[in-house]
Amino acid sequence: ILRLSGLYLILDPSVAGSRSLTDLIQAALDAGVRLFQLRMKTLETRKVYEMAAALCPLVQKGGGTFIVNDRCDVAAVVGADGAHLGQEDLPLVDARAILGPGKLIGISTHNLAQATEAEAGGADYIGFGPIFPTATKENPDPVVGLAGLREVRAKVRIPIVAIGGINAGNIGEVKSTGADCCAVVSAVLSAPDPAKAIKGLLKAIEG
Ligand code: TZP
Ligand code: MG
Repeated sequence: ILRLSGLYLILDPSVAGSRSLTDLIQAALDAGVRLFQLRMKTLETRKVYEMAAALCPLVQKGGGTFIVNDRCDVAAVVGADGAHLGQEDLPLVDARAILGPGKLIGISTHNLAQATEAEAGGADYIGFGPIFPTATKENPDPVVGLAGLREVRAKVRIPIVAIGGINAGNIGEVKSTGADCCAVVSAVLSAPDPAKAIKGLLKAIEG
């Protein structure tokens, strides 16, 4: 059974730039990260498929869980562990029909109503945010803050993955709200030394 805890690393080639996602995955696995999501918002289906097909076995062989953002079809054909869907993607019930009961489905939520709806609909976890301002997402929803996170934590039993503007300086506070897991993009992918950034985040989560 999956333990949704610790750091959830989102692999977005548009943020990683020239950094190799393969190297990032290896460094993250070595440091103890077990949750990975491939996020490719603007590329053609074939490119998303090729990247997912290449990275999924790497993550899984290292003992990690591999989740595909937005695309149930790609998640299914590459044998990913699940898909992560936003409010504008396929409805949860249809995604479940495609992926089956054994796969993880995470739903991005931005307020309490969305969070409780996702839980009632059988989501395996929710993403909740943005906790802090973020430059990574285009047209982000309004910042929910730590107060918003605490409110959702009090009402939702499934795992909560906090997201949005999380870095080594604030991840301790995020964790202390009772979030199960913290998702990051730029704190690792834009860091001068991603391996060092991962270690710093893990240390701050645990400490
Ligand atoms: N959803 C809410 S905020 C966000 C997503 C995908 C982006 C998070 O990126 P960063 O760089 O960790 O703020
Ligand atoms: Mg989406």
